[in-house]
Order: sequence, then structure tokens, then C-alpha cells
Amino acid sequence: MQTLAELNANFAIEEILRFELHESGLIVGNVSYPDGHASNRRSEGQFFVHGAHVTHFRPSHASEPVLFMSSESLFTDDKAIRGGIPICFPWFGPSANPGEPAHGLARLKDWHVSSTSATDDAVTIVLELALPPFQLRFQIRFGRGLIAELTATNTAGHEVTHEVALHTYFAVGDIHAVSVDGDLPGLPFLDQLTGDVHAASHEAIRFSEETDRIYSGIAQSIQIDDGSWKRKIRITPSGSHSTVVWNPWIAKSQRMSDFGDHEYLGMLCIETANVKDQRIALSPNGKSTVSVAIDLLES
Ligand code: TA6
Repeated sequence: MQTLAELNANFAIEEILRFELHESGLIVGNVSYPDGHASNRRSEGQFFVHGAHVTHFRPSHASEPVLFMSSESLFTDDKAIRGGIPICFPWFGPSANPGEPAHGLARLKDWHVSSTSATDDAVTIVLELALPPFQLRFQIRFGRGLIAELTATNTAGHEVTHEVALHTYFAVGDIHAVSVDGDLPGLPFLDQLTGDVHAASHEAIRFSEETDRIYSGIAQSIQIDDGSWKRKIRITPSGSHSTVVWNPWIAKSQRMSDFGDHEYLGMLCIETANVKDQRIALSPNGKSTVSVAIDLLES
């Protein structure tokens, strides 16, 4: 594992990107642009080496962060961070093998920082992880928008399959005043709570109870309309044939020890994924890339 000194010696960018020790002892990369930076595309960002986990993104024109982070999140080697963008790989949901963690292993591993760079428009960080039989490469681009891109390569000598989800937690002012529109309402979905498959509703998605849905099909553009904070977030997936929509609501929030009982009011997960029937099969040396671009629209 790379030490803090090695990371700062090899990958820090003066005044823009610095690696620090989080109070938990985990290593975190903090991204900001100096005041007065020539570009108005500056943004704040944060990611952990643990899980290659993006935990903060706030473009300069935003008064609130775009990503949600639970105030109860644990920051330990054996747990996933609760919020930001957990990387679910190589399986989604519970494992078929007892004793294995939900949502795969990638979000529980320490990744290797392999490159960092900055232009006037953005700061880009690349992290990698060997997770046999896969090699993973995760690229984070903090600019006026945020782009997260995961590439999986099959390093086995035979075909392998995997599921993947960029399990993004979005911060909202009040879930009761949120609607989700764009391509999702035009797709059928599996209700994970009942097992029922529903035809496309063709109506904006609203929230009044625990919601856990897997939309099947290609969604080119998804929009969160936050009536409370009076802002819109545009989500542009790529390489994704599934989209998961989740809000735990009251009872599940109370059952989650790393999530505040009332935090369901201020968050919503829209996850760019390939899961269940949309799992990915890779031939030897085959690659698959899934990415999501997140933009806070000018209100
Ligand atoms: O993406 C929705 C979901 O699968 C929910 O069923 C819920 O379990 C959520 O993920 C969080 O999972 P986690 O393992 O991060 O607590």
C-alpha cells in the first residue's frame, strides 16, 4: 500500500491536490482550486484510497455538495463508506457465497494511485486494483462536472462475468420534493422489494416509501429535480444497461447502523450499473467500461 509520503511525493499537485490522513487513519485525497483560479470550472472534491471511494464533489457554483455522505459513516478497512460513490464489483447485492460482503470486494480494498493531472478545467486521478480475475482502473475527473469511469479487464485465460454498479448517493434538500425524470420513466423496472416487474410508467419518479428499483435498458440522460434546494442534477451514464434507484425510507434507515434515522430525507441513490440479466461477460483480455457524468445545472 502506498504511504502518505509516497503519494504526496509522486502525485500531489501544488495548491490543487493533496493527500492527507483522515481522522479515521485512512488516506484521503483532497481536491480544490486556489481562490482566484483563472478557470471558473473549479470544484472541490475528495476521494479515499480505500475503495477508490469518491466522497465529496461541490462545483464552485453550488451552495451544497452534490454527493451525500452519511454523518454516521464508518471509515474502517472492513466496511464500505456510506455515501459518495461506492464501487460495487464484481457482484451487486448479496453474494452467492455465504460470508462474502454485499456489493463485492472492490469498495473494501485499498486501491493504488497510478496517476494524477490537472488542467485549467479539471483534476484527474486514476486508481487501479488487481482483483483476480480482473484488473480494475477507476478514473475520477473533478471539473465543473464530475466524471467517474470504471474499466474492468479480464486477466483470466477464460471467459468471466461480473456485475458492476457506481452506487452514487446524491444530496437533496427534501426527498418529498424530489422527482426523477429523463429516460428512466420510459424503462421497465424490477421492484427489489416485491420481486415484481413493472412496465414503464412514463411518469416522473417520486418518493413516499422505501424505494429499491432496478431499471433495465439504456438511460442516456437522467435528471434529479430538487424542489427544496431548487436545483437540478443531470446524470449521463455510459456503458450502462441497468440503473438502480434507492431510498431506504424510515424503517430501513433505522436498521442501518452507519446511517442516520432521518438521513433518508436528504439523499437518493441513482446507480449507474450492469446487474442481474445485464451482467457483463468478458472474453480473455476483454474489457468493459461503465461511466457516469454528473452535472449540477445552473438554476
Ligand atoms: O442499491 C440498492 C441496494 O442494493 C439496497 O438494497 C441496499 O442494500 C443498498 O444497496 C445499500 O447496500 P449496502 O451494502 O451499501 O448497505
